[in-house]
Amino acid sequence: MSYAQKIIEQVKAKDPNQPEFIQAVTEVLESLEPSLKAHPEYEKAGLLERIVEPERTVMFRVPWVDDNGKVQVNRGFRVQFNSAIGPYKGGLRLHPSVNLSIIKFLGFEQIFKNALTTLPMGGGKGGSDFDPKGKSDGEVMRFCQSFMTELYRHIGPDTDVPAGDIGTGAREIGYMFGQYKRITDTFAGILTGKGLSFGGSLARTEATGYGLIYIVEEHLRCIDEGLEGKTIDISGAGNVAIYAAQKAGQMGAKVLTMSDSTGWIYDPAGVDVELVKQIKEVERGRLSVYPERRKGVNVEYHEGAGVWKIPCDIALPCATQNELHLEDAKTLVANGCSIVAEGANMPTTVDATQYLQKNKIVFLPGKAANAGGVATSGLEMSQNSERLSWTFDEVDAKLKNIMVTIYHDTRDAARQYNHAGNFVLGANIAGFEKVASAMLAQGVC
Ligand code: NDP
Ligand code: 2IT
Repeated sequence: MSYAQKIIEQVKAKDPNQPEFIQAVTEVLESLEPSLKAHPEYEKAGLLERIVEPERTVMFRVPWVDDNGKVQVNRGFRVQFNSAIGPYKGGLRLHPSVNLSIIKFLGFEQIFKNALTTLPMGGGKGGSDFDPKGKSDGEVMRFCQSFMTELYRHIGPDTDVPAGDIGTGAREIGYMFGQYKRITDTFAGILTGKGLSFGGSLARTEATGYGLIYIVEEHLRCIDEGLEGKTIDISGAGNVAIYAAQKAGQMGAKVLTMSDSTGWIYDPAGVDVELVKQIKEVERGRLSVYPERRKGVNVEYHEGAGVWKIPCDIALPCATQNELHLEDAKTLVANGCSIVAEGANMPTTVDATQYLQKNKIVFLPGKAANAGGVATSGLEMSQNSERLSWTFDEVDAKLKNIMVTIYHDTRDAARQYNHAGNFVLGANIAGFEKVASAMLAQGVC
């Protein structure tokens, strides 16, 4: 049994009830085989044993009082996975599905993603099973304050810098920042995705979606094509999906679909991003109202999931994990799709990924394709450190540069190990080798 397989079996035995974490570990470790073979020193130093074990896991009670005066209790998490190349960095997910397995899978992915950004950031993730949906601003504020009342002792600008993720946007980050400041009496860059008036970076809101389009654009440029005239299916209607749709539209592509957790739309004229922003960001409503408000276009709305049925050139899953299944992959291939790039973290199931790769679809995995968000968080940290703020164009240009670099580093790593075109292997190895060399240099810790 190979070194990687041995460690995968150990993780399965130790954490049998963490399916998402096992899935992420398996996908990464299996693709590292060529690198592990070329570097026997990794096994000697017990690198994989160490890298699959978070440096620290914090779980805590989050009590708060709802609008009816009733006490509610949620569970909070922060997994500080790896600090070999910088302070822990990664988002906070607020969704009822959140559990330790999901936070560990996200934290594990974050290690390699952050390494790919070229910036000095370790990997971490956190969140809670709190559901912001349907809650008043006051309830969300009381939850966020209670959450930070415990989290504050574990984070810091040089220790751990959380950010947004599903369910955590500008509103939640603002409430958490305020509570940190109040408890510690310090105004510090302890979160990213902050409001622009208190240390946030221009372009951070747009960064994940824009970065996703920039990496797709770079791939197309390398094959003498462009986004102009391409059709795109997007799933999700949150932060990542909205700004991917916006940038795709600006570059002349037509976005046909978007979805939320209740249903999906097919807009044959190209999705009206401003309308989606109004419904999802301003009104915090449902996409089901999109068709009646989209004047002059016959839009289809369907309950449940289904965006991948609509024929497209490019598919961008931007909602959540395991949302693009084998059947969807078969439909995409049959309909002539040629690129799948993951805006979400691990949205494509393992069998779907393998099917797409076997059928010569260019598959850009999340840790490369959605790294623009955390990369721009890294740029926000730099601006906070120098107490300056850069213009939108400066940040956007740096983001673009980083996405182009990630594309080439990933492609080159795959080629170096004789797996040209395998961006999953390339991203995992390029990210891993950077972290591995730092861990080796720092001794057993
Ligand atoms: P948001 O909360 O802004 O949006 C999430 C979107 O996905 C919403 O439209 C939501 O529907 C839908 N969704 C969430 N969970 C489910 C589910 N279980 N089933 C169906 N639909 C669902 O989150 P983000 O856009 O920030 O995050 C989306 C993905 O991108 C996540 O995987 C996240 O980890 C990843 N990501 C985010 C980054 C960021 O900077 N924000 C950076 C890199 C990756 P509804 O509106 O009904 O809730
Ligand atoms: O999955 C991710 O990369 C994020 N949610 C963004 C993390 C960050 O620190 O900006």
